[in-house]
Amino acid sequence: MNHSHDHSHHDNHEHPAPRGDGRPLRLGIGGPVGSGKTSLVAELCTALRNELSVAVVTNDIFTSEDAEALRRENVLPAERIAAVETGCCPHTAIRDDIAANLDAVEAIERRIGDVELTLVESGGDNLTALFSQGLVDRQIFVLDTAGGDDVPRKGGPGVALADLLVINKVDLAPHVGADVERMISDATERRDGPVVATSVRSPGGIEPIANWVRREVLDWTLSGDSSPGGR
Ligand SMILES: Nc1nc2c(ncn2[C@@H]2O[C@H](COP(=O)(O)OP(=O)(O)OP(=O)(O)O)[C@@H](O)[C@H]2O)c(=O)[nH]1
Ligand SMILES: [Mg+2]
Repeated sequence: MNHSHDHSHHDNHEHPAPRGDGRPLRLGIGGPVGSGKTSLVAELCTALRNELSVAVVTNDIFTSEDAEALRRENVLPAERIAAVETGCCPHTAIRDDIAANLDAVEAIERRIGDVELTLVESGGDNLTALFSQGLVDRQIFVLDTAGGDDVPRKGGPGVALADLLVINKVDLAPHVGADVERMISDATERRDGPVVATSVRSPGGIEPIANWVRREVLDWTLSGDSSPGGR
C-alpha cells in the first residue's frame, strides 16, 4: 500500500465532519464491460481508506456481484458497500432513471454519517454511458487496453467528457499488440481533461488515479461546492 498516513480504519475511529456544507464528493466510475471498474474501485478504496471516509455503491443488472466481490476482498467494512440491482440497461440507471441510485447513495451516506467520498460503479456498458450530473459530481471513464487500441479514436461521450480517462491494463499491451502511446494521443486529441494510462492491478498502478481523486476531494471540500455537476 502506498499511503503516507497510518491511521486506523474507519470502523474503529471517528472522523472530523467534512468541511464546506458537508455533502461528500460523488464520483462515478463508468466504462465498457470488464474494463476494470471494480478493480479500480477496490484499489482506490485500499489506497484511500486510511485518509478518507469512503462509501461505494455498485450497479449490476440482475445481481450484486460487484458489491460481493468488494466485500470478499475486504476493501472496506461491509456496511460501506451497497448494491443497486438496476434490472434494466446500465446506462439508463446512471443517466436517465437515476432514482434507485440516488436513493442508494443518499441512504449509505446518511447511514455512515461522515462520508467524504462516495464511489458509484456503473454497470458495464458501451462507450456512450455517461453519468447524469444529478447523480455524481465527477466521473472517471475506464477503457481496456486489450479492448482494442482504436477505441480512444472512436471517441464517444465517455472518452470526450469524463473528468478523468483511464486507459487500464497497459500490462496487457504487449500480449494483444496494442499501441498505448497511440491510445493516449488519440484520447488526448478528443478531450480537454487528463488521461492516465496504467494497470490498476499492478503494484503502485492505482497511485496516479488516487492522486487525482485526492485533489478532487480536497477541491470539493475546500470550495464547499455541493451543487449538482458543479465544475
Ligand atoms: N492484466 C490486468 N487485468 C486487470 C486489470 N484490471 C482489471 N483486470 C482484470 O480484468 C477483469 C475484469 O475486471 P473488473 O474489475 O471486474 O472489470 P469491470 O469493469 O468491473 O467489469 P463489469 O463490472 O463486469 O463491467 C478481471 O479479471 C480483473 O482481474 C489490470 O490492470 N491488468
Ligand atoms: Mg464491475
